[in-house]
Amino acid sequence: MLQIYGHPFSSFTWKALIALYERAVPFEFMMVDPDHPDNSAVVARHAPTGQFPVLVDGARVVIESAAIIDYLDLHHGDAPPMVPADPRAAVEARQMDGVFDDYVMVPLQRMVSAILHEEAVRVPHVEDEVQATLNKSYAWLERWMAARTWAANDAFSISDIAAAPALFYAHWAFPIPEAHVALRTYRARLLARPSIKRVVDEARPWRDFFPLAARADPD
Ligand SMILES: N[C@@H](CCC(=O)N[C@@H](CS)C(=O)NCC(=O)O)C(=O)O
Repeated sequence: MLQIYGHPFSSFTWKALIALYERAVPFEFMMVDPDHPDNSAVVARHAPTGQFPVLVDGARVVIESAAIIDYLDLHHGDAPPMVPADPRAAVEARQMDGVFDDYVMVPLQRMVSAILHEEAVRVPHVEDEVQATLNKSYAWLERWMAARTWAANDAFSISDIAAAPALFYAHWAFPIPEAHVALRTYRARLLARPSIKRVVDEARPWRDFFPLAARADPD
């Protein structure tokens, strides 16, 4: 059976899980944590810097959340693909997957990584820099989402899969301003979707792991 290596609290693992749930694909979850060193070893062997998720499908291994979503579309499940079949529509879907990963999730990860360092070696001003980046991203996304239901084209896609963990976690520590009504409404729409509600609920036992100051209710 298909295996996914990851952690229920990991944002990029959520991307793979949401695609699996959207497309009703059966799989075995392989927990990556200190209690499962064999699973961590698999991830260390297959990912360049030991990052997850990692998908193992028999002899086939796929790394990178977006590539895993592509792979699932091609080989597993019979629901509509998460990357639109029309390559012209796929351009916008991949664009927004990149926007949420690179300009929301990655800056937040930078903050998480700074916090996890000892106080003495923390990079100064990281929080201000991350806040400044997110302010720009939130403002851009507010304009982008003003007349949209989903982040790309007219249907739920890989873009919304990327948006879910990015906006869920970023808002927790760096709240989306109340004036950004379209973005906040979109975030609420994402959290109401069953596949996303499921990953949020499955991650609840690990909420104390969130290392940043919680400044907003995550849901
Ligand atoms: N570009 C990768 C990012 C994966 C990533 O950053 N994963 C995090 C978990 S959310 C991770 O593995 N962190 C542990 C580490 O970096 O050692 C993807 O899309 O899958």
